[in-house]
Amino acid sequence: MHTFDTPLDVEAIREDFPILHQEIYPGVPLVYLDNAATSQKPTSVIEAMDDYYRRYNANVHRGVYKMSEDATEAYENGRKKIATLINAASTREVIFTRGTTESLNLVANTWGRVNLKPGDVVISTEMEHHSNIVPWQILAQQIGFEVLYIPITEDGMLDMEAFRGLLDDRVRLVTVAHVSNVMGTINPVKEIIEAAHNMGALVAIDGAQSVPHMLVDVQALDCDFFAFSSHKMLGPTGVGILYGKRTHLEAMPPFLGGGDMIKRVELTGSQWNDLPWKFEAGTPAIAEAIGLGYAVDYLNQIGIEKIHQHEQALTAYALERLSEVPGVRVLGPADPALKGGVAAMVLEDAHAHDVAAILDRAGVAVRAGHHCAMPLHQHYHIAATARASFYLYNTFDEIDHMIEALYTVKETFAR
Ligand code: C6P
Repeated sequence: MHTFDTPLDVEAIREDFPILHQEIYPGVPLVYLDNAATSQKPTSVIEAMDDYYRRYNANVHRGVYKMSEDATEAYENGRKKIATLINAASTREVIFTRGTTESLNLVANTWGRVNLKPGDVVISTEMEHHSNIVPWQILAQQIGFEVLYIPITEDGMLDMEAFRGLLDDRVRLVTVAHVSNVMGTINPVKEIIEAAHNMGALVAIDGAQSVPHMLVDVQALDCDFFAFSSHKMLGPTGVGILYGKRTHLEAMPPFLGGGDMIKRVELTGSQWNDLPWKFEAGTPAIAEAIGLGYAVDYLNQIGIEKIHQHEQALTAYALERLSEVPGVRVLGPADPALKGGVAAMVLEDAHAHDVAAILDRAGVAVRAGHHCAMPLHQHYHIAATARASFYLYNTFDEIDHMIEALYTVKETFAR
């Protein structure tokens, strides 16, 4: 008999997420295990956005009337909550974007465009999401610098010895995922940042899969840039964050041009706005930034460290149960302490899409495919994985349910 050790009152938490209480097919309750793709939203977030549209929908930073002032205050409050969450030195270092993808593209197209030249090197990794590979490849084609990749070991860790071999005085930037969205590997970013800084290179961290699940302190890490998305941390889609050290952001040219990012415009030229608005052209995602602030409140109220402990307990249980199912392989570190709440599975006899389709009939939502990490899958010579990913509202029973459904997959393909 298993003892389930979790610091969270999961049943109480589940009450805050209306979407979880439904039958996805008649008599089949939803088991949502696709949290790495996007998380569900608590009532407080949904209601905060609803309240904005019902009571004070107005543009921000523009009107002098009460409703616009209220909207501006609520929008900027979202920023303050993010700055506190990641321990940024100032709200000026917190830029709202549309998501991690846009945050990383912003760094490439502003910092990268002025700082990289032919002969330079940007180091990424083989386990990156495409959004931390492709922007660098596009820019490299235009400028002529080189993109090199830290290889991964068989057990899904970064090969740190190889990384040290790649680091030389041509390297201008190291850009790496904090947590892999496929294997869950928690990368040693502090060590990477120290080593890169010692060689005079900057470091950008893709925190899409870390901020929602563990405490992140950008000042303690000493990273130069840090990108993440609201929708994976209980907030809405359409808003994300780029943290950047103020000195870098001050020196960088703007990303998009338009309203709000300027102080003064003349036909012969323009003067940019102060940080962070210099990087926020056009009407931003106002309701979304407000909703994100409520998501941060919710995470803080539960406690991010407790959420992390809960997910590690779920992952340990999932890995143990999966090891009992013949013909199932899970990518990444075998030790749950080294990984976030992700289990990307390869089944001997069934394609990942068939696995996901059969799991779906049992109400279990997992993602199948390459998860926007094709180079990682190429490394392991597999086309696709079926990925289960956990969050604060998932239960041990749900993992049992997934395991039962995996036996159905095996029976189906044994025939
Ligand atoms: N990964 C997944 O199912 P956006 O789409 O911009 O919010 O986030 C992009 C992104 C960047 N880095 C990492 C590590 C990510 O996991 C993601 C999003 C989702 O794994 C959708 S592909």
